[in-house]
Amino acid sequence: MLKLYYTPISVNSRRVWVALLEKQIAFEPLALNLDGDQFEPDFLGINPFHRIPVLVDGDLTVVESLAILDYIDAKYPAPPLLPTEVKALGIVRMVEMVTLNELLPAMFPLTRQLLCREILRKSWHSQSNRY
Ligand SMILES: N[C@@H](CCC(=O)N[C@@H](CS)C(=O)NCC(=O)O)C(=O)O
Repeated sequence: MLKLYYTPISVNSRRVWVALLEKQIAFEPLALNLDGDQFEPDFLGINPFHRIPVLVDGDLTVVESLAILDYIDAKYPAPPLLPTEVKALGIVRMVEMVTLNELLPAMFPLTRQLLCREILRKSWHSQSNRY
């Protein structure tokens, strides 16, 4: 069975997760906490770049979400993820790349701020419950 290393909050993981669901492919989800799990030697052996998502299919390991989508689509063609009409295909690939290379990096400062605020709030709650 396919194995998917992922983190629920990760949009990069989610695009692979959604593709697997769309194609009704069974997979084993392996959740990582990105506060250190990604630097564990076992995971670095799977992806030395310490990033999720990672798809493992037998002796093949695929990293990079768009490469994973291509692999899934080639191996399980129905239903297809990509259009065949040339213009539509060009637009889909462009949107994929712009999302990954332009929009996501631009969102990082905002998500980091929100995540830090959430972590501080949780830490404040757990400390105030102690006294
Ligand atoms: N271009 C990669 C980006 C993967 C990526 O940045 N993953 C993040 C989570 S969304 C990660 O694993 N970060 C952990 C780290 O860099 O240590 C893809 O599309 O798969």
